[in-house]
Amino acid sequence: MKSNQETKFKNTFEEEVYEGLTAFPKYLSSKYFYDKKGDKLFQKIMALPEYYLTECERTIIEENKADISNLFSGDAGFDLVELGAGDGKKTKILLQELIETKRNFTYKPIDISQNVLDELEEDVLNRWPSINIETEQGTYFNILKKLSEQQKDRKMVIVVLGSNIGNLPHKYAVEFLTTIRKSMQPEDLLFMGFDQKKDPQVILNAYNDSQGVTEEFNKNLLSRINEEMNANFDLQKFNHWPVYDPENGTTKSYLVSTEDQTVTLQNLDLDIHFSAWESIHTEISQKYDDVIVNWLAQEAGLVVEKQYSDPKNYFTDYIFRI
Ligand code: AVJ
Repeated sequence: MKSNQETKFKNTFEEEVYEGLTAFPKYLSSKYFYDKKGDKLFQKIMALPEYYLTECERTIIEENKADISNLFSGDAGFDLVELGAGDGKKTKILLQELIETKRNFTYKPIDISQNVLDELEEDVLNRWPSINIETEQGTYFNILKKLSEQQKDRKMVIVVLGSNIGNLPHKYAVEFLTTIRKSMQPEDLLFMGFDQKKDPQVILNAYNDSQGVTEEFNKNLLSRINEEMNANFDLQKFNHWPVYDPENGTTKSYLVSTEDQTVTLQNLDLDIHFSAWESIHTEISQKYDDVIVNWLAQEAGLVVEKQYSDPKNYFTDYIFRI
């Protein structure tokens, strides 16, 4: 039997917003950043001078593409499964290399946003009309479940770029890696990007850019709630506030209420009170080093086979096997 509380929610977004805003301290999940506007804002973030992650990983892939392509390729060809493909900007460097060297592979980009997948597929087919591409819309969890149930006839390479894993606290990162490992066979590979610990100021700037794009991205969560739950958050009455703790490598982003205020979420029949300077925690962006990555891998039953870094050692892509 469902309780009244459960039945009043239209979807998990509503339910999680209710949970997070009635909790103390308040929180919201960063997975809800990515609606159509959020997708666009994140693409803008990736082009910011302060957001070094994208350029570092692009350099890594560019400089090691021949080596990476060789590792990826199997005798009977392979499936290149990309989780959270986005606009595929960095992946296209690899695709170019794989096509130039005449490898037998199918590109399987997966993303939560159908919108993003449609654009990616069109672009990829324009560049390489004869490429094998099969897009799939879904959450990481559902897709991985499906992958592990599938009968596999050839090598699979799973790619997760951009330090996307960083949104997960270690406990959930281990679960995520464990789920991936369960879908892997001995010849399969996991290629995953991890943003590294570095000068705290460099990290802080990446999440507090001078143009205010990250601020807009963070506040887009409140805009979405306004639109989708008939709420009246005044975005001007919240400050974007990221902090980086060099001890545990965790960047946490907050929205801080600048005054005592009450916000109404009509569709949830809910009034939320904010004291002056009360916070909503909205995102974590975890930073790593080799010790932490090897520990996560070990917990998940994976081993690091190889790794690539940029010249400044800001970012590392690791190749894992079961
Ligand atoms: C997509 C999770 C890798 O945490 O760096 C960028 C998202 N948030 N700026 C990150 C994000 C604020 C990004 N990831």
